[in-house]
This record gives sequence, structure tokens and C-alpha cells, in this order.
Amino acid sequence: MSLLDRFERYPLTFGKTAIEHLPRLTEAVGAEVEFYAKREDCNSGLAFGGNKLRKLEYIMPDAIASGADTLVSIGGVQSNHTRMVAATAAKIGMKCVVIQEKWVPHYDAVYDRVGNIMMTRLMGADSRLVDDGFDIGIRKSWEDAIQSVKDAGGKPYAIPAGASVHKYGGLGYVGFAEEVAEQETKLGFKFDYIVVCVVTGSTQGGMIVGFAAQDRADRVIGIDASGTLDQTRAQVREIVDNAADLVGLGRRVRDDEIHINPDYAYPAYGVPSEETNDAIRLAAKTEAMMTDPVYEGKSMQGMIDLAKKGFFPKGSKVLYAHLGGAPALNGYSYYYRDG
Ligand code: 5PA
Repeated sequence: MSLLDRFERYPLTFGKTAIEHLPRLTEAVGAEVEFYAKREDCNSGLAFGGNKLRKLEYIMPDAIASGADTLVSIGGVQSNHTRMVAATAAKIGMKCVVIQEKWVPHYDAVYDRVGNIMMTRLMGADSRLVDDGFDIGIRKSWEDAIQSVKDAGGKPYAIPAGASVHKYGGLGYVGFAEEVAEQETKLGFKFDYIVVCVVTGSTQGGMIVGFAAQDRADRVIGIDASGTLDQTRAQVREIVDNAADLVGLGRRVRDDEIHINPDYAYPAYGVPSEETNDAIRLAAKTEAMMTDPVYEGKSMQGMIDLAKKGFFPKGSKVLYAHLGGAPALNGYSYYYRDG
């Protein structure tokens, strides 16, 4: 029985995602903990996939039922989320408007032409660049875009940043927790920790609710990449409460079950530190696993550093949730010109 049985799901992914052992990364870090990755980055044939599709699977039935003809969403210039909304619209046969704000103080001649935004345009989305800075909350530019679709006689369906504060935004990652439990039965062991990057909150928030049903939500280690910890924490709390209610968890998730580490978000959202870049290089060189400078590189850095510091007891099995995001690497090519 799944907590999600009574929710409709529109399939956008291939199904269960693979869990991969990372023996060479484990050895290179040398901290006597075993690393594994759950490959959410390889979850679909839609434009390179990633974590947003699990969320959108539970949102699209509502969008279709509403009679909408246009999905409207928002993110930064190299947003993975807006790429995934554009992909979903293309696959279903809807139109798509995405607002791409200047969330990142990163200056590169081709930043707004390659990677995520290029694919977003290729898939036919109307991608609108605006000057506003980083904020995970509800934005005026997004509300204006929704209005502009109405003014043109269309029927918009609004999806907030990261699909996070949408009423069904947390459901997809409740399913992740159930899937991990099922896979553990086959593997014959349990993971001691799950490491996950957090920004808009519904990936970790959904996981927390799903793992709370298994009494181990405190083993989900969120690595903040937003650099605006209080806002992200508050948004995770809100998503957890809403999702717990929706799925009928039957209790309030305690504050000590919501773990978010702020130590790796520096120097700013969307800007990698030298240590983040080193973590990206190490995962690539040992496991051919591509992580990006905005999100997954920071959670990779966090996992490696926490392991080296002894945060995970010796012998722990640590599952890295790889949420996607590699297309953004193209917007940061200068950092990696020598590998
Ligand atoms: C993103 C988000 P949450 O936003 O659900 O906390 O997930 C963080 C995250 N990893 C982690 C990758 C690859 C992500 O893309 N991306 C956002 C985007 O606009 O792409 C929502 C911010």
C-alpha cells in the first residue's frame, strides 16, 4: 500500500530509478562509509529528465482537468525546472510560458543561450528573460506572465518555482521514499542516510514525509544550495505540513526531523566555490557521474565533506539523491576548461 494510492499520476518518467554503488568515489574519499546514488537524473527520456518530473507527474492530472492550454512557470536563466515544464508541455501538447529571472550573479557570454535555456527554447516554450534577482517565493513577474496568457485569450495553469508550493508539489518525493524502501528489500540492506540538495523545498519536503512514515525522516540530510536558509527552511516546513496532511500521515512532523545543512551554499546561489568544483571533478573522474555547479555539486561537496568530518558513523551506507541538473554545466564552461 502506498500513501499515494488515491492520487492520480500522469506518467512522465520511465519508472523506478536505478540505485548505483559508487565504489571508486567511496575509495577516493576514504572515510569508511559506502556511497550509493539514486539516479533521478536518468529518470526519463524527456529532455534529460531530473527531479521535477516526479513532482509534475502528480500535478499534470490537475492541469489537464482544469482545461488549461498553457503551462506557466518560473526559474533562473539556467533553470532545470523550467526545462522540465517546457518538456512536459511539449510531450502533452500544451503551450508553455516560462519566466527566467537573473537569479545568479554569474557572467558568461553564452549563459542565456546554452544548456537548459537552449533546450527550453528548442521545445517551443516562450522563454522570457527578466531582470529580477533570486527569490524562491511567489513572484510578480510570474503573476504578470499568467495574466498575459489570459489577456491573449489562453487558459494558463500556474506552476510555482520548482513546483514546490503547488498544492501537490510534495507528493512526488513521498513516492521516492517508498521506492527506496522497496529497493532496500531487494538489496538486502537499508541506507543509513539520504543526502539531498534543497532550494525550493519540495524534493526534500516530500522525502521527509515519505520517510516519516517509515520513522526515519531525520536521516534525510538536506544540503542547502539557496544561500537563503531561513526562507528555504520555512518553505520546507510548509510543504511538509501540507503533504503530510494530504497523504494522511496522521501526525505532525517534528522540527528535529527536518535537517538542513547551510554550510555548502557559499559563495552564493548559482555560484560554485572552488570546493564545489573539486567535488564535481571528483565525482566525474571516479564514477563518470556528472554534477552541476548550482545544485548537485554542492550536495556532492556536502556529502564528501561530512563523510570526511565523521558526521556519518563508520560503516554507514549513504544514498546520494542525484536530482539532475548537468545541462547547466554548459553555462559554466570556463571553470572546467582544464577539467
Ligand atoms: C533543483 C531545483 P528543490 O527546489 O525541490 O529543493 O530541489 C533543488 C534542486 N537539484 C536540486 C537540481 C538539479 C535542481 O534543479 N531547481 C530549481 C530550478 O529552477 O531548476 C527549482 C530551483
